[in-house]
Amino acid sequence: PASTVLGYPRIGPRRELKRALEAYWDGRADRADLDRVGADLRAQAWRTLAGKGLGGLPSNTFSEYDHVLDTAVLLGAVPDRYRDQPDPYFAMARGTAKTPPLRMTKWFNTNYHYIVPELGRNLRLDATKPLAEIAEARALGHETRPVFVGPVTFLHLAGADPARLPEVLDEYEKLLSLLAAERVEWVQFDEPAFVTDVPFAAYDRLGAVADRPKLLVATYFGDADPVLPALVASPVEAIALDLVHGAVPTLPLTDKIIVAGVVSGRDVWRTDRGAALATLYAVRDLGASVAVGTSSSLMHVPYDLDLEPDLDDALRARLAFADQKVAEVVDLAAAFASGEATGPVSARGGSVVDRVSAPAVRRGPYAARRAAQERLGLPPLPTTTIGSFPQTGELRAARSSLAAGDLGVSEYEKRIEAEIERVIRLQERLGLDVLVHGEPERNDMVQYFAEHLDGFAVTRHGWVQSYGSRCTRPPILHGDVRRAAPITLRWTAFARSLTDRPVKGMLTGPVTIVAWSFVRTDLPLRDVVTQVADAVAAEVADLSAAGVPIIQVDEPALRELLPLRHSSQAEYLSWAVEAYRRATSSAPDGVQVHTHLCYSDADQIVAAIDGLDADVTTIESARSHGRILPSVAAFDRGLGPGVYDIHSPRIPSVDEVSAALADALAVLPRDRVWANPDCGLKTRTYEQVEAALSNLVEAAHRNRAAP
Ligand code: THG
Ligand code: ZN
Repeated sequence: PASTVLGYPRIGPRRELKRALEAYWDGRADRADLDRVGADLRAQAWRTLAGKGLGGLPSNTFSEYDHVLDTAVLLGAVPDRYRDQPDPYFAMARGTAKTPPLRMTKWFNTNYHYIVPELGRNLRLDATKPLAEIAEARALGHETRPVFVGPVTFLHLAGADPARLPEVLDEYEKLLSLLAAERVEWVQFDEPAFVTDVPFAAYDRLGAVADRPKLLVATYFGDADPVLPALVASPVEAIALDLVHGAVPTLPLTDKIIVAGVVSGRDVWRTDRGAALATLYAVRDLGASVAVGTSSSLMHVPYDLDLEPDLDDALRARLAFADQKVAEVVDLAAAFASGEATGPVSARGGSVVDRVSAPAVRRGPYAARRAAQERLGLPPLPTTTIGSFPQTGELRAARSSLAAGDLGVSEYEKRIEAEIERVIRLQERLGLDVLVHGEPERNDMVQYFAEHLDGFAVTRHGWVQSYGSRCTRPPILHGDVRRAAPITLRWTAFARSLTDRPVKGMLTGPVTIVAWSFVRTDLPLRDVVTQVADAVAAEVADLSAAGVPIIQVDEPALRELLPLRHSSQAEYLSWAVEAYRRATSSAPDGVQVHTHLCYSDADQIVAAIDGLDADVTTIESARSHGRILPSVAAFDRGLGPGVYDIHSPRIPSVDEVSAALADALAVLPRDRVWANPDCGLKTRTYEQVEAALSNLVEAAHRNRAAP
């Protein structure tokens, strides 16, 4: 086929899958309802792709929760503790009352989270799902190319011993034979791990399977350069290259089909047609047969720009969402086939803003800050939360009524104040030491700031799956970022007026605001982050001046923008850390600065986290069973390793939280440890939060008393 996409969104243009999943989990719908919604979404996706004239249609890109978990199930990597549960798939994904879920972490450098597989002892292929999708597509008149996470990437993501590759390949070989028996012509194995530093493996053996479909090995999110010669020398028929985030290779590609990923699956910008055509011709000149494709799956972008009537026309003209990108792929394939001239390649405009001005205030050394912060009068093992409290249905409804004009601003603000009061009273009742206002005014920790900063646009339906049924609407950072007026001060000040206990102000850090947005490409990322840092610093200055004693500036996405190749990581971390320090530089020594990071696989970036120089760092730890503790033991400032996993609805017992605290106290100095959950509480119910926090406070008190 002359054109294809590596994958397509699956949550539904109106988040139909999210609603169906949540109804099923709540017992409001049965399995058949969920299956029906899935089938409709798959049918709709194939209809859209075929209708736009796309050549190769993918299948098995749909997932009820996560495609890595699907691959684990495909290979029979289902740990015994889940096998006898009523629904093992969702038990692995979400946990049950009896069993915690599998670990979850970020998919490469994206804001998508996958479930980390556990290989277990005996693998055993179960291809029910992909075979059913292939048959389902055929019944609708579509011949498809099933897509799977490839063996090298699977093993890498599972963190498994590379020595187990042969065992995994046994199952992939069986899969290839099964697909051949079904007369499937092409199969796609996704190997984004090939753009990280993993060695080439697997494809000489898979290529040698006697009776198999043709193999497309998809590399994406960067350059596959180091493994490319081996991949080209292997018997695979086709290779997908990400030519947006990687360069055109320099080696001969004779006899290979190259799916040239010239349309980005990662951003919302229209493709530069001339530049893309030039790239396609360059790949052809290396001797390859060229098919036009996306750089990666389109699951990382929203469905359809046509659902956004509110966007400014000048901006809209620069944008393409998934459906527009499919049309671009088809159009480029036709232009390429006809040998159309490339035309002028538009240069990347804009002169680089040189921002060398030093921030106004620099924080003192930690010892001086610690002394200045004694005034907070905190007990040992202080208890706190990460910031957000449950986003209730009423809050969401109030926000949409406000947006629709059915609710006046002052009535809306009254409801927010009422919610803040409820959250403050709840925390006082539970006996927490450092309180938060609960963020009821925020839909999302990035979207909210984007709505209040110049230089951003936000969408109405631009949902992108984050994990399972959870989505975000990444804002579009398209111009210079400026803060026109204070953003959070009003709500933080209101919360403080209600209580004598210290209240912490809550902000999102510059790297995270940028990482969770779609970002302009005409400025270096570093300069964009610096602009955002200056906007955050202005907010920190205003909060400090108003007497807010503690300010948390979250940087959960610090790890996300980390370059995939080791060789580029140090430079990134140095400017990312500098941006954070710039953003917090306006806090005087007596103001305690906190930061928070989620699923950071922090081992790799511990030095950078330390470099943020926050007075207190809270970090994911519970779901990874305290794996982080040894690497942060050397921190000599405050540390709150999360003592229970908020992503699961189960309520941790006092003993469980107490044990997690004891683990932390075993490696960290007593006077540095904080007791807090893993992450914000917005996805939980008040009932769950109250029970869990009550146990957390009791566990902290128990450990305070311990010797
Ligand atoms: N915001 C953004 N990205 C994130 C997080 C976030 N990435 C990492 C982590 N947090 C992912 N976690 C979540 C948790 C909850 C939700 C989304 C991502 C969530 N979303 C609402 C939903 O799907 O119903 C919609 C929220 C909204 O109204 O905007 O609950 O916090 N950007
Ligand atoms: Zn978090």
